[in-house]
Amino acid sequence: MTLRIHAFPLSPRAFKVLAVAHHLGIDYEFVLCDLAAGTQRTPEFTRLNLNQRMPVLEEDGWSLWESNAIALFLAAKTPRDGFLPAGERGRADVNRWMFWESAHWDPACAILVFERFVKAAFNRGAPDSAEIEKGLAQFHRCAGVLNEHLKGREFLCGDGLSVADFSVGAALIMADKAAFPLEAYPEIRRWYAALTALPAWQKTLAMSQLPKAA
Ligand SMILES: N[C@@H](CCC(=O)N[C@@H](CS)C(=O)NCC(=O)O)C(=O)O
Repeated sequence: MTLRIHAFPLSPRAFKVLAVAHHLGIDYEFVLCDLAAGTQRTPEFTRLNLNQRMPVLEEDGWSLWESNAIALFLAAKTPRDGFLPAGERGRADVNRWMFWESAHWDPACAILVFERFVKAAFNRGAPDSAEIEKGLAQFHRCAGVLNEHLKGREFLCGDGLSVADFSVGAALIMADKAAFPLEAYPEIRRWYAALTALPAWQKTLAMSQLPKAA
């Protein structure tokens, strides 16, 4: 059974999936989806994901897109120490934070990443100050919730690491590049430091580079 992950490693959405695979020791074949070169718009890639977005997981002719769906699939494949809790409430808690990530946290962070990093890195024009203001307002609203929730908890869903930590933590790989305002959020910084200490996090960070020009 061949499992492939199509990804552009610099993206936090790709990072999320790759880091979960590394943490769980899942064997996979990495396939570069070079967003700068337009791989996502090729007919071959479009057959895997009609949205023309990465990451995509491919397994024996079946494909799965949406980074949180992929992360959950990998976690379900490799049960390990509450990483994907079996109980109803534990599972609901993980789902809650992953839905929150998708609906609120990822979009907030993505505005700042696009305006402050992607535009400069990919010649997409000057930052738009109105968009940055909007991104900052959304970021602070979400970061306040996350910081408060993490008080008295080692990880998002209690004292055990779960797939939700990978989902929500992945956006923070762009914290420096997109100047996320984290000064007022000590709990987030403490929690994120614990994530970055994981060997899987370090291994994935080492891949999070722009692809070398062909
Ligand atoms: N909600 C999706 C978002 C995926 C997504 O937007 N990926 C972006 C890069 S981070 C992409 O592939 N964009 C291609 C394009 O805009 O052409 C997920 O979490 O997988």
